Amino acid sequence: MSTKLIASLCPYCAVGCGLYLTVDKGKAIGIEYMTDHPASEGALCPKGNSLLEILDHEERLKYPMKKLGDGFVRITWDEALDLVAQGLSRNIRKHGPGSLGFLASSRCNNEENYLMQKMARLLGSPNVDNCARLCHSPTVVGLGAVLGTGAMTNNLLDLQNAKCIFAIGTNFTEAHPIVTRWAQKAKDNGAVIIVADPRITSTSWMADIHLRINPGSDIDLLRAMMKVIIDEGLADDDFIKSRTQGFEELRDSLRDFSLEEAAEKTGISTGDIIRAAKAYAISPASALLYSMGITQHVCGTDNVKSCATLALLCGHVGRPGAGVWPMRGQNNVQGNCDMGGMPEFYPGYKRSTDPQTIEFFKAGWNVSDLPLGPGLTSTEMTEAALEGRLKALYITGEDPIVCDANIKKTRKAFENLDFLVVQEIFMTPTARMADVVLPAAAWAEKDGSYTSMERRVQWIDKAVDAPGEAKDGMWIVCQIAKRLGLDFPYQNAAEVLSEINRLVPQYGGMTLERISKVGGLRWPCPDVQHPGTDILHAQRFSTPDGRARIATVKNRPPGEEISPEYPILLTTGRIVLHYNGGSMTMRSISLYERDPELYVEMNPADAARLNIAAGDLVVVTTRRGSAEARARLTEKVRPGVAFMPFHYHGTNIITSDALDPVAKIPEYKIAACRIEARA
Ligand SMILES: Nc1nc2c(c(=O)[nH]1)N[C@H]1C(S)=C(S)[C@@H](COP(=O)(O)OP(=O)(O)OC[C@H]3O[C@@H](n4cnc5c(=O)[nH]c(N)nc54)[C@H](O)[C@@H]3O)O[C@H]1N2
Ligand SMILES: Nc1nc2c(c(=O)[nH]1)N[C@H]1C(S)=C(S)[C@@H](COP(=O)(O)OP(=O)(O)OC[C@H]3O[C@@H](n4cnc5c(=O)[nH]c(N)nc54)[C@H](O)[C@@H]3O)O[C@H]1N2
Ligand code: SF4
Ligand SMILES: [Mo]
Repeated sequence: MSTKLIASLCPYCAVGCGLYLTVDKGKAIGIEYMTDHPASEGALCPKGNSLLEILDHEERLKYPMKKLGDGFVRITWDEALDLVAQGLSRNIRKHGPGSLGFLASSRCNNEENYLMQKMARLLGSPNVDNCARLCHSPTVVGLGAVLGTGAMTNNLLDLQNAKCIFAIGTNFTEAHPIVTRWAQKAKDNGAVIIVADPRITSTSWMADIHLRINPGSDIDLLRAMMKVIIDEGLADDDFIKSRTQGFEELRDSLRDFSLEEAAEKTGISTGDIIRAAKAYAISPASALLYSMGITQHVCGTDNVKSCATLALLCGHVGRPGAGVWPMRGQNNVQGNCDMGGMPEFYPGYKRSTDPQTIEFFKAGWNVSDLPLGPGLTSTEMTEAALEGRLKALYITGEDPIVCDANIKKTRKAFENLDFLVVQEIFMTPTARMADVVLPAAAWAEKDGSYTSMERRVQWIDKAVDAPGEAKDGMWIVCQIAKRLGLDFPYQNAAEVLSEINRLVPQYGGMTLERISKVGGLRWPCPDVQHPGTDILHAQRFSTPDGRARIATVKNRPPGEEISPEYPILLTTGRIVLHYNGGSMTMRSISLYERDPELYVEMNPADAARLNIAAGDLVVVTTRRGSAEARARLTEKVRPGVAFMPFHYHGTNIITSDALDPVAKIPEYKIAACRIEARA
């Protein structure tokens, strides 16, 4: 038989599900389930199951192109690479390397991202970021500050050992469907499930206690739970004493805080707050899962710190079934951050502002100079482009013209650039703005490793050829780097992995052979004898003195509040069938057909008042603009709250770009809007 089975991974979310591609004459013709995969046990959600629909989709980018007038013309790779090198070097000469920005792709593998940030920094630019900015940047800094490491503490399989699951601001049944499997096992074993979400979701259907929180009031809820736990003597005093610092300040700050005040702000009764606090505290192992409902706020970093602090108070860290679980987003967003694709960190979370980091990488990369950080975050790059300080931007596998908040501003910023290059697998709205478009190989068309949300690093081999002249991202970056005079001698991804093994301590023992096995290895894995790490912080936290830092924070009001002109609170998020900017799922016919157009969920009471019927086209307007959507009337949202998925291209015209002051993440989860029937 000529067909081969090649081990691969799902290219969508950070659960990192494994699968086999059936390959015949260089083409993927089917999927086989990988039943021995440790996180997914062969299961795939609808997106994973339909991935062949996009792999050789006819609209895949096949040739390099340059802008000509309003359109594009096909060019050779030589011309494309020369143009990119010239576009970057021209701006370095005229405006200095700080005028260059780079977006590394969390859809791309570790080796590509490692090279991308290395190229940026060797060119002298500290400005490299990735979509974690819009996602879990508050986790990287906030969880990093409290526990010493901004990553998921436990592993997915271990969720079944939890006796209580507190899911706050995560709709994992839609966003990380395969996690449901492990949560359900825990529930079957008697775990209490608490969900804090303003909406009724398929995740809240699993809940014993659903806390229907007012958007943006999570710190009040968490502090109220902390107060109950301390006042009722349910805190783990031994753990607090031996493994943390900062408890007294927190306790003092809660003295004058009343549950009634919290109930008023959160919209949750004091009775439910007490029930939830007790259930979380007294269970022998409680897992706290959180995601965008926590991070995408102007208080995102403080939200994260509060989640981690609640876990510390009860000693629910460092043990099976417990822990703090940031539900990471993209298939390789964890890896991209690990590889230093952020302005705050060089690879391995070495602070970019620390001169020792610079010395370490000068020696490691054998260069005489490197930029001290912090560079610009992606949200700051937009501002800098608007102000004319950022001149050239190199984007790999991101679609900010769909996914940024307040995209009219992003569009204006990109129009103001001297040079924009986009490396993509499809012609996205972002790619359409580029001076040069570089066609890239997709995940199954190249070798490399991916790090899932549970710190699991998995290598996959190239299974099929890329379409047309599309090329592996690492080849592209090496060619450009060479044209800019950099020493990028890498022949293949395995050589890049060896350098990662040498310079990123958490990946020290992650050799090609070891991470090629089904399920790979979980970091930290410092040497080749090390078996990898299932549970972080078992003995000590990764802070300098080994103690976690209990955080004392106060709630801050959202970036904008409702007003007579904008009386409804709009929140945005995900649905199971579509994925982020939709470049892939909107082209995946089985997914697209089932949910083809933008809608807004609103409460029937609001709709009746506004004379809107189910299925009507409505206009949703915020201070930034308007978007048209189809009205869906549902009790899933309370009166005064509306929800829109952001996968369709109207939603982010109206979202708010108010930023968290530390992590610089926009407040996607709160905008004041009005909804009107379309005239
Ligand atoms: N199908 C699908 N899966 C995906 C993605 C996708 O686009 N589609 N994207 C991936 C990515 S990049 C990410 S980051 C993850 C994100 O995964 P999630 O964070 O689970 O997804 P969201 O729907 O953005 O938000 C989660 C929930 O937060 C709630 N929420 C909103 N405001 C608040 C609030 O103020 N407080 C609380 N407690 N909750 C609130 C929302 O109602 C929503 O149900 O999903 C990943 N997986
Ligand atoms: N309103 C609202 N907006 C949001 C959010 C929200 O909750 N609400 N969530 C935010 C979050 S959490 C995130 S992470 C961002 C996501 O923002 P983005 O990262 O911009 O979203 P994606 O659509 O995943 O973009 C990835 C792109 O990579 C391309 N791609 C896929 N594979 C490859 C490859 O191998 N090589 C290359 N070169 N390209 C590839 C895809 O075609 C796609 O266009 O959106 C944010 N925007
Ligand atoms: S859960 Fe995530 S990784 Fe698994 S099949 Fe679905 S999209 Fe892919
Ligand atoms: Mo994300």
